[in-house]
Amino acid sequence: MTMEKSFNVAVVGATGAVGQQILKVLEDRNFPVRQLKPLASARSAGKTVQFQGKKYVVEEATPDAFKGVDIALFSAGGSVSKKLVPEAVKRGAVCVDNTNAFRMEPDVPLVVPEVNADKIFEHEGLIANPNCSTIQMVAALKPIKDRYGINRIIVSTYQAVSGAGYEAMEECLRQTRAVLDNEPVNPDILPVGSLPRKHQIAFNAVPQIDVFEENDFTREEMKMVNETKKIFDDQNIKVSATCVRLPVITGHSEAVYVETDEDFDVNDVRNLLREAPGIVVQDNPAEQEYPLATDAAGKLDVFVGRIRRDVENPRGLHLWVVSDNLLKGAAWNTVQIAEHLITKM
Ligand code: NAP
Ligand code: 12T
Repeated sequence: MTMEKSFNVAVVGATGAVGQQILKVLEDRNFPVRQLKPLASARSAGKTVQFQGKKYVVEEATPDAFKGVDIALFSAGGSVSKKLVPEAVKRGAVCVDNTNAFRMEPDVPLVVPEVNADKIFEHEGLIANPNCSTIQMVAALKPIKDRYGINRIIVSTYQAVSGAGYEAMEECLRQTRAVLDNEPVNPDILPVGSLPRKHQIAFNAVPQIDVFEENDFTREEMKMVNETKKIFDDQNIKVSATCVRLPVITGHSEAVYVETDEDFDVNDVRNLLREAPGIVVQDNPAEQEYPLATDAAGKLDVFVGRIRRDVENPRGLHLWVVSDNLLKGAAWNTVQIAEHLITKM
């Protein structure tokens, strides 16, 4: 971005897996940062982070840290957002929040720019960034929904450990080495750090992301259900999800099945997706070409392939959707929202 104006930007959770990617995306996109304020817990105060080739000292995130901040990007967990977003707003900052804290509040826009950028400017100081798994799915389905209508979505996810933070990434690598060395794996973080029971992630597939809700779906699964309805502004669309953690470091993959309202031609779907912003089609079975997490890692786009009509249902469409969960799933979507915001600041 090239702009005359520049902005004081706070990154809350700057030392974390998402926060580090936010710093990188701000830098890569040439976001007009006047002054960067990296914030984290008291544990990190005094440490430094790198931005544009310079070192910045991390400060503790406190209410007064937001004095003079124009834009605050939050990725330090829901409880930090619940406490500090109102303080930042009170001090005049516009916040983009990556956590689950405010996503379903009726007055808070929940935005994936390719789908509902128009909602950004309805904010009252806060815009919520959806869950990573939801973002890449709705970005891929938006053109299909607009053209054919969608009445039902059934999705299974294959999610990377980096979605659960640095400690989960390290745990996956440590356990992998332990298995290869015939050592005990000692599960410590996954599936959910705050729950007492832990499971091995190395060489495994764990059907639990986030805590269980009363209906026996996990919270991650219910985020996909509820957030999809809100982002598409369609309470009638039926969504159900099974979310699974794999020993993949970066890149969420999703098997998405949709039932359309109108008949479709599969080649038209492919072309529609080819023209869609932020979407890259990789779909050539003859050449064994399809999206892979290893190719998507480090890229901003959402990759779609394995596009095919269901064998039994003529209005059933299958897709394989892959994206970097820390980029489009978190840091890039957040910075993209901020890029829209500053066009009117
Ligand atoms: P992470 O690697 O564990 O990093 C956590 C970050 O939060 C660190 O910078 C940490 O600072 C900071 N933090 C922790 N407690 C804090 C406190 N009391 N006050 C201020 N800062 C505090 O986790 P992550 O993967 O980056 O995720 C961070 C949060 O982002 C998650 O909890 C989640 O809410 C959200 N997230 C959203 C998506 C999405 O789907 N859009 C994806 C991933 C994560 P220290 O270094 O000082 O501990
Ligand atoms: N538990 O932003 O564990 O609601 O992968 C994102 C990712 C919560 C969120 C994960 C999580 C969120 C995870």
